[in-house]
Amino acid sequence: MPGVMTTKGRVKYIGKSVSAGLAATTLIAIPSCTRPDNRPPNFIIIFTDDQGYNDLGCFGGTHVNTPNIDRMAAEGVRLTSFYVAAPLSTPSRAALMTGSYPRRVGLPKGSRHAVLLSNDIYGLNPDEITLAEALKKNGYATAIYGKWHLGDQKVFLPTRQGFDEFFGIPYSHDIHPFNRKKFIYPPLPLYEGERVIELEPDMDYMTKRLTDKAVDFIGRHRDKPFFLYLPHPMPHTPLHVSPDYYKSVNDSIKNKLALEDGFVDYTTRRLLFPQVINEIDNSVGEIFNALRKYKLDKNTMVIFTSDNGPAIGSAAPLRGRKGSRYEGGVREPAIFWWPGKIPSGQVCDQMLSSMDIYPTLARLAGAPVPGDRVIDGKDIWPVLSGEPGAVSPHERLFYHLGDKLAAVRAGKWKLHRTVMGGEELYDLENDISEQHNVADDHPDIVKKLGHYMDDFEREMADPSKIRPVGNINMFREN
Ligand SMILES: [Ca+2]
Repeated sequence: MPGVMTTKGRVKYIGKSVSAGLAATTLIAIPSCTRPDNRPPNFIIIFTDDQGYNDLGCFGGTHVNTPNIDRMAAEGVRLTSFYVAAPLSTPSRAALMTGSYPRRVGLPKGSRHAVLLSNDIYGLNPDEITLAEALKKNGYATAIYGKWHLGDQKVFLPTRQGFDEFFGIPYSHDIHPFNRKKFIYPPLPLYEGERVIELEPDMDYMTKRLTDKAVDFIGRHRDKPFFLYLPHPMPHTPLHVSPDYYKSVNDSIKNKLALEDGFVDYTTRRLLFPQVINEIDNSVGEIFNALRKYKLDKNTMVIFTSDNGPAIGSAAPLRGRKGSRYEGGVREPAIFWWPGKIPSGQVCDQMLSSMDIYPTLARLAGAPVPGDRVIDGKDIWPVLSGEPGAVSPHERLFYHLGDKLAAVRAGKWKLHRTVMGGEELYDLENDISEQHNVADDHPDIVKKLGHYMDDFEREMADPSKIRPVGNINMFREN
């Protein structure tokens, strides 16, 4: 039965004093003791789609203009070794929502494709206890505005996984009739709750509509704890911006896009990338304005990151992009912000994971983490809050391509096992771009990390350690 408070990953901090800015007490197993008042903090997760490691000014990108997010980084902590659990949307989101590896929850891929498609028989199993459910049980108001991508059948919708409100699309917006690739898709639905309110919504206005919903939600819930999940469909292809941002697009691009008639010019739309990122940045600014307006900025943690590496943007200096086993596929630009609790202007290179968000937020909220199942994520609050000497709780993190284990990182070392049976070893501290395979120079490291991979494979083959995917056939009456 869920609801058992696990102390795993926390007990090691018992007895240590809490860093400056927190109540002067110790982190025993009562999470609420970290708060100066009785109100748990609000949480906002801004989760963009296919944004690369280099696609923010504060991560070195000169092709984008992101003053609001850069300010967020200056006021918070910038994480430079923050990993999502998969280089594609569906499995990455499954990990964020469950704090578990995608294979652990049976969703490393869709039933027909690498991600879920429309009318997929798969979805995140309703038996999973999502982050939203954990927080909701503890009195939080919850909302998702944006792209879900964990199942489009009714039983898999976010409203069935702990979200009070859903406004957005069930999967990527290129899954629509204009995409003339290998599948035929129905019109893209826009949901409000469990109701389809539009078909083929005008994606030019999507970022703006989601932002307006987010600002409205913050205002409506200023007097109670909330969890706002904002998974922007942008900058996933095809790119769209609202008219205010389209103004700065150059005329040759505008002239080409003026010819779109019953089709989407994916190629030309790629050139809207700077404007799309700028509109997302402005959205972040509007959310901070709302937090300040309602005086919630001292009691709200805001997280900004993306679901996987770039399809259009840049992961420089990392090797690989969306879908890749290399760092560019899964190492994401990440910023955590909470004035007075997270030290400002910090850069942290500890190896951390999007799976850690669940147990960390649950702990801060005083919400139970399911104790009847394996949660791979760890409580990283000691690292985020700058506790002296705090280090990553992860000795190792695994990389996947679909349901195939592709690599492992432990400390500065990363071992790949390729489909052809080859092994590549990289020293990420000195070779972040994974250019120099040093496997032959370090057979002991190769052996040690190889054992980690073998152990993980054994675990994934143990039915008691993994959970089944949601399958619509479970819910059909015979
Ligand atoms: Ca994605």
